This record gives sequence, structure tokens and C-alpha cells, in this order.
Amino acid sequence: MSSFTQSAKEMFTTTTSSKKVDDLQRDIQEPVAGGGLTTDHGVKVSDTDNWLKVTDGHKSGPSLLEDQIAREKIHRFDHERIPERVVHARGAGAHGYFKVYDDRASKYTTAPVLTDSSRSTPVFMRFSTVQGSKGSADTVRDVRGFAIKFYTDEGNWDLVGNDIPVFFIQDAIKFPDFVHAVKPEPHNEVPQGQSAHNNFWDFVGLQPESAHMVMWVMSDRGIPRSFRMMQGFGVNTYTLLNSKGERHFVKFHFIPELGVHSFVWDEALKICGQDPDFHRKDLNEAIENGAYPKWTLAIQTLPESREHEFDFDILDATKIWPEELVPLQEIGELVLNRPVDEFFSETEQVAFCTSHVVPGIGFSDDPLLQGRNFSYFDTQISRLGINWEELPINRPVCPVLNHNRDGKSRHRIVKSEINYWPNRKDTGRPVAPADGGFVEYAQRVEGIKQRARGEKFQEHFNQAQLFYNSLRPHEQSHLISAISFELSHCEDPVVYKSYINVLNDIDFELAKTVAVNVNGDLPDKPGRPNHGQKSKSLSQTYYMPKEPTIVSRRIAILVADGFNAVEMQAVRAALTSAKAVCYIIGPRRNHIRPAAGQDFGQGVFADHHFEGQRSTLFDAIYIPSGEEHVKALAKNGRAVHWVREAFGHCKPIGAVGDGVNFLREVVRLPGVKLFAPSHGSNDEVVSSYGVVTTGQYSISSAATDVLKIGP
Ligand code: HDD
Repeated sequence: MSSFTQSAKEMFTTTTSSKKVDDLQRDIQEPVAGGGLTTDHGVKVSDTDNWLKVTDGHKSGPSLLEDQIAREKIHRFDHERIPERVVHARGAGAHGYFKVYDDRASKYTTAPVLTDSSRSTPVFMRFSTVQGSKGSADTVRDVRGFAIKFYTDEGNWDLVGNDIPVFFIQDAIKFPDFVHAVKPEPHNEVPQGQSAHNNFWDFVGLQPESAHMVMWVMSDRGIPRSFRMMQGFGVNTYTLLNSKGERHFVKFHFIPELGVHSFVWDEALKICGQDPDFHRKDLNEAIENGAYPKWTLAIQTLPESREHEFDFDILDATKIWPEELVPLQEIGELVLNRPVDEFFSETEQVAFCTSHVVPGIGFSDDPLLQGRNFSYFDTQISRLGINWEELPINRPVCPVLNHNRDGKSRHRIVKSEINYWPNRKDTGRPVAPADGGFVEYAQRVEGIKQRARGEKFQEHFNQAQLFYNSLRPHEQSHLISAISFELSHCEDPVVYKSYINVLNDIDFELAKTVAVNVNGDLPDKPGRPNHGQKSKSLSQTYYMPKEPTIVSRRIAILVADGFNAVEMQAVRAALTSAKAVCYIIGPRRNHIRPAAGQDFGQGVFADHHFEGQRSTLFDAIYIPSGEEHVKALAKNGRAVHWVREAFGHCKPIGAVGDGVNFLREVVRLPGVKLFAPSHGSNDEVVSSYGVVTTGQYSISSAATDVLKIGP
């Protein structure tokens, strides 16, 4: 693994401690090299390769059940697995911290985690896909989970969100139906980690409240370039309680420092096979290189008095609060700075509960959130057992004291003869609200007990239209391709034909285009008029970083024997100092000979050979000069494919001298302009931005960054 600089590494080892990291040290065991093997009961083991058996030295006889060492080994292995999460089974996690800028949120909440700028609250975050099982690929089209555990001094606060601000259903009681429909079909367990099948589209076609969310998932948001380049949303409407006892409704937003970027579909598809672990490796690589993922936390707040002001219900999780109506207020930042030490003990055993809030933060009557508050606690019991909150990764950093006892796999030992309240010793006494005891907001509730939702919950298409209208043309065209791909995978005409009706309620042109692509029935008039409104922050292009950056981007340097190593070293040094991560890709994983006359000993060592890694795994390519090397590249079909594929994915491609000629040779597309960015470099730098200007391809995430090469 390449590293940015030594100082970044040093920073990594010195600044990543926190109250939670220190707390975990109690349980971390670091085996020393050469340390002796023991059984679980601590007895030293002399032979771990041969089961105790009857043998005369020539032939093997029966194995003996009395061999406790063999039995322990097999028995432990047999029970290694725990149930995977019923959704979000595939995930990756990391440690970090959260800090507010100042006390600007204190007008809404008393929670110190959101108001006390002297604090750095430890966090553990887990990112995930929803549909696939634990071993599925990272880059499938899906929603991404964005779950955060804040280890506050007032207890754990779990914010269990997604990278998309709305949800498929309005009422938690529909969740089992939705999950059954999207997961592999029950008769053949196909497909894995994909929504491109009959049952999903059948369900969403009959459940129009999902129309808005379907638009988001079929947009580029469904195939993020990196966990580090996604927005995060609390999705549900929560509440904040201030010191005057006033309540505000709140939505939580996390905005990534690096901007919001996605793959193009062809890349995502290929990476599923080329590197199914791409996202989890990307997360660890960035943290280990000191490029700590960072998000700004912003809140949208509404006083109770404004609850009914809008044409949508603010408690409906299939709706956003458009920023034009309710602006974002930035209050703090979240940084991830430490990878996990052991995947199972941390990332697999971490358990989130939406019901875990701390004083100053509360729930709303959002019917999805209310059901979630029941479901998460319940599922942890089946996954981890009743004492799951005692597991190292889940235990709070503040004191825990109560009269809950026993149960399977109890870890804590409480030294007290008291396990009830009230008691003669005044142990484990309830805490007054003034001293930090949690108190529910005294909410007046009136109504008729019935199975129904609020009136405004019945409208499903306004915001689906708003989202679609707000996308840039290339984003709309990606979305059309995505829906067409998915419906093409539905074999039942009832399914793909009926979804055209839903699309026609969103946009007539959209419905017609998809209908032609997938053999749906062409609508002759719009299902309902498109209101034509837009919201500026719904296109992900809105979130480009203020300063273009190549921090943590993976850049492939394509070389063959005879390349200009002096020039390459200079360019690589410039890229590395801008904190990009460079890899040399050559005809073999070994030393590659530089141009004649350049003194590089055996040559420069290539990290991979052309077949070992593909262009899809990189954000940009640089081809140095060197006549002999360029001739060799041009003769190598895989090297040519490398460049053509990256070009087709609209990635920046830098080339110098003969490298430019090679580029001209291999990228012979009509209408493509090759040009040099105007940053004053004397080297000719060619980039695929030219393609973007022709309008033939849409811009991809990487192409929006400026690849600065040269002095
Ligand atoms: Fe959920 C896991 C996010 C609705 C029931 N959910 C889970 C995770 C995330 C979300 C990120 C993975 C947590 C982790 O990393 O361990 N879920 C959401 C969001 C929702 C949502 C943003 C809509 C606003 N979920 C939802 C509903 C229900 C559930 C309506 C049930 C009624 N979700 C679960 C679960 C999971 C879960 C079954 C599986 C594993 C777990 O909880 O810990 O309880």
C-alpha cells in the first residue's frame, strides 16, 4: 500500500486515541511473535496438527473422542458464525470523533454532544449495502447504510441513517414486505445484492409511496465511488429539546468534505467482479494514509408551531424538507481516523438502535421511526444475545449502573448484594432531570385509535418529480439507463409494463423513453402533469468541493520498458504531495527498465501488471514519455484497453511527450477534443474533459477533478 508521507503515518499513530479507543484497550490482545499456543482454558498445546488416535506408527486407527484439544478446536470452529444482519449484512466500519463548532445548537437542544465545543465525542461508524448478504460485492446498485454510534458522556446515541434522505415506505409495518421483495427471491435465492428482479419491481409498482426513493436509488446515488464521498442522512424526523422545554423537529445531514461522487454503471458492474471489496479497502486505505474521511453535520429544524405548514407531512419519511423551505445549519464535523483492529469483534458485533438517544434528543411520531425503535433492539437479541450492550464495541464510555441482571453471556460482574429498586442502600437510584435523568417531552396526544396514516401521507409524486427535475441532463440519462437495466432484468411483462405507469406519474418523457427501452406500453399522455419545480441541492453536482482536490484519489501510472523515469518520478512526487495515491502499472510486477541513459539501478518496481489491476480501480491515468515504452504499450492489447476503458469512463488521462501520441492513437473517437488545462504547465497534458464537451458521455466522478501535472 502506498503512503502519502511519513508524517501522515506518524499523525495516524499519535492522534487517534479517544475515550472509546482507550476503553477498548482493556479487551485487546496482541499476540507476540513466537508466543505459545494454548487451549481456551489456558493449557499449553504441544500438537495442533494430529488428532489423538490409535496408531501403531504404520497405519492410522480410529480417532479418539477423548481428545479435548481437537474437540475444542473443531467445536469452536463449528460455532463461529452468528446470524448475519437481516438487512445491511455487508458492511465496513471505522472509529473517529465528532465535534461541534460552538454552542449554536443550544437554542434547540441541551445535548452536550451537539452543543459543547470543548468535547470530542468518540464515534464508531458502519457503512453498508442493504440487499446483499455478508459476502456480496461492494459496488452493486443499492442504498448505502450510514450508521453512527456516538459514545457520549451521557450514554450512547445511535443515528442509523442512509446515504439517501428518504425511504421506500412510510409505515414500519411494511418493512418485512419491502425487504422480502428486494432480497433474493424465495424459490431460488436469486439474485444476490440486486434489485433488478421481478419481485422488487412488482412491489414498488404496487406501492407508489416508494416512487420518490426509487428515483434516488436509480440515480447515481445508488453507485457511490466511495463511502467517503457520500452524503449521510438521519432520514427520519427526530426532535430536539432545549433548556426552556421547547421542542423542535430536526433532520440530520452529513456532507462529505470530498464532495458527492459516483461511479458510472459500467465501472460499478465491472468492479463487482474485479474487486468486490473495493469500498471497504478504499475506506481503510484512506484512513491508513492519513486522508481521514470527514463530514460536516448540518441540521434542519422546525419549531412545533410550523409542523403543518407544508404540503407534505414533515413526519413522512418518503419526503425531504427542501432546503429552499428549511435551510441547513452547519453545526459540527465528524472525522474517521482509525481502522478497526478486528472485523468481527468491532464491525460485525457493533449493534445500533434508533431507540438509543440521549437527553436533549428525542423521537417524533414518524411512523417509520416508531417501528424502527422496536425492531433494532429486537434484532440485536437474535444476533448477539440479550447482553449485547456489554460487548466491548457496544458498551458506553460513561458509567452503566442498573438492576438488569443475568441472561446468556453476561460479561459484567457487579459487586453488590442489591439488584432492585428501591433499596436500603440507595443504590442505582433514578436520577432527577435536573441532574441529567432522561425525561420524555410532555406531548399532548389526541385522536382515534385506527389503522390509518395522516392525510398528507397519501401524496407520492410531487417530490419524485422534484428530484427528477433537479438532476442535470447527464444524471437524468444515467437514471433512465439504470431503470431500463433493472426492468430489462424483470422477466414478467406484468411487472415491467406496470412500472411504466408509475414513471408516467413522474414524467411523461421519462416513461416513454423507458417504455421503448424495455418493451413497455408507450403511454399516450402524462399520468399527471409534471409541476416543473426544482431544488438546487438534489443534484449531487451541487456538492463539489469548493477547491477541486485529488486527495486520496488512485492514480495509475502506465509504463513499459524504456519509459522516462526521471519525468515520471517528478510527476509522481507532485501527485503524491497533493495526497493522491499513485500505483505503477507495467507489463510485469517487477522492475521496469527506464529509458536508455537514465540511472535507476534495476529500474522502477511496478506495483501491478496490466492484467493484475484494471482501469476501473483507478480515478485517473498518467502516461509518461519514452519512445520505446510507448511503442510497447501500443502493441499491448491490455494496455490499449486500459486507456480506452478509462477514456470511456470519462476519467482524466494525463500524458507527456510520446505518451500524448499514444493517446491520440488509441482514443480515436470522432469529435473528441484533446486539450491542456490552463494551469500554465509547459507539458502537454491531455484529459478526457474533451469528451464531456461533446456531450457524448456524461461526466463521471473522477473527471470532475482537475489532475494537475507539471510545475
Ligand atoms: Fe433499518 C439495519 C438504516 C428502516 C429494521 N437499518 C439497518 C442499518 C442501517 C439502517 C444503516 C445497518 C446498521 C448497522 O450497520 O448495523 N433502516 C435504515 C434507515 C431506515 C430503516 C435509514 C429508514 C429511515 N429498518 C427500517 C425499518 C425497520 C428496520 C422500517 C423495521 C421495521 N434495520 C432494521 C433491522 C436492522 C436494520 C432489521 C438489521 C440489522 C440491525 O437492524 O441491526 O432491525
